[in-house]
Amino acid sequence: MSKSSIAVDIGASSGRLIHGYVEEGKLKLQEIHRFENKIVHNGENFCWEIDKLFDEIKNGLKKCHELGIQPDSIGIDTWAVDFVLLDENDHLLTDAVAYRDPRTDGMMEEVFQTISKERLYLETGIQFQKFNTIYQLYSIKKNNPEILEKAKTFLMIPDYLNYLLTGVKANEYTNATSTQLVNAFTKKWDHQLLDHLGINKGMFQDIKLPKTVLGGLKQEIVNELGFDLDVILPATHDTGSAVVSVPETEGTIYLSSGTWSLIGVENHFPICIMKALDYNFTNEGGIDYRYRFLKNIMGLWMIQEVKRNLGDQYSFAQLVDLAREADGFTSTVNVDDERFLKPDNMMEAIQQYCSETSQEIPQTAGEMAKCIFDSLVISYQSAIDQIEEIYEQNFDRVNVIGGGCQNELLNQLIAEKTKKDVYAGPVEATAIGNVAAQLIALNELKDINEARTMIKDSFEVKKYTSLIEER
Ligand code: LFR
Repeated sequence: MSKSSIAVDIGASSGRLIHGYVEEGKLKLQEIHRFENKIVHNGENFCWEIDKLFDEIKNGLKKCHELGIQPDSIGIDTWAVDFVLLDENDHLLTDAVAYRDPRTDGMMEEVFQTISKERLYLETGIQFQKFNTIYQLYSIKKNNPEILEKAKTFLMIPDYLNYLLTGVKANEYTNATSTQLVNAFTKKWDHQLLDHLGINKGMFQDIKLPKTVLGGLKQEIVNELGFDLDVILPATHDTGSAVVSVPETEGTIYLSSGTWSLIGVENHFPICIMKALDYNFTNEGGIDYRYRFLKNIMGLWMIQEVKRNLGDQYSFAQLVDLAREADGFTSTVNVDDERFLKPDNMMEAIQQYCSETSQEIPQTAGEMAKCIFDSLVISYQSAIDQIEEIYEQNFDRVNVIGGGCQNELLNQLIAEKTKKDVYAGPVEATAIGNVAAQLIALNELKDINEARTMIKDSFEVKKYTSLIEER
């Protein structure tokens, strides 16, 4: 009987528990539990409902038990950069504040007064996003110093969920790199940087790598669930797990498509050069010390918000159909404009942008969707140009992975714009990468190469080519 693992994959709008195992040489997935995730306002900040997320993980494990499934391990991945701080009694010092909270407004510029942008980039290789952990911590230091004084433990969201399950405190490597506080070369917390910022380095935990077995469940959780299993670290940064699922990385630009669009290439070394800084590319840590050289693009968040603004009267598939019908609508926005990070109303923000730039203002749902998809594709193309310039090389293929690769219109638009072959799949990239890391740790799979070969044989990948070129 082969070993099996549960991937807990929590994104900005939902979380899932997926059972993964090898059967007849193929990787199989079975969804066990799905739950909602959302940002709530606690009167002061926008936050994640962290206790609820933990309860849902336990609910999913209880469902496993009811279904007679006995996984050997569980691994958790979530979005990056967010964290909690614990006091000396291991109690939460604040809610889990979400990265879209405006507490970091202006913080990046303040940090640059202490440490130059160039030095930060040369040491960490991490992109400049105002929501990075470094700026979140700096905002606490500035506005709530008493919290930082009491803080004894820093855990990122998956680290904290792991701690609740096992009682073991550790910071997982791939997610830790997203803080902009890990040195890209030593792969450890950058103590000099922390000293410079006046942030207590003692609260950071040992950095543990993907595939590490953290340990079994705490006794009280075993009692509650009725069984034990190992907690294993996947790449706990969701994008890190997703990239594990790119079947062929050679000559490929991947595009992990979800709430964010993460476009880049897999590397074996960080590229901390001025051009990469200028283009704001990141070198996030990956599994086996690979680097994810990529760029964050605003992503499907924009259409998710429009869907919500429209009272959820249309499904994503319907919005895609409406976008097709709005074929003649050509206004576009710069998706990387900061106003789209957390506008009060996304539709109004888009309309305002079009008005300011003297373009036709999208009015219908279809026009909105068409504008978003066209705008995303422009941003993808520009990131691809930048990658090719930095690498001094052309890439033949774009591999779209993750939920967003089900958007056939967007895939076709990418093929038309880039004139490259576009491969779409696997859809469940993050969960697959999460399971793969666990199965390697359990010796079910040999290594990442074997995992990728199996992934290629196990999941559908569709090809799109430019129709315009072929005519
Ligand atoms: C995608 C993602 C991105 C990260 C953003 C914020 O879900 O993890 O990689 O930049 O969310 O954490």
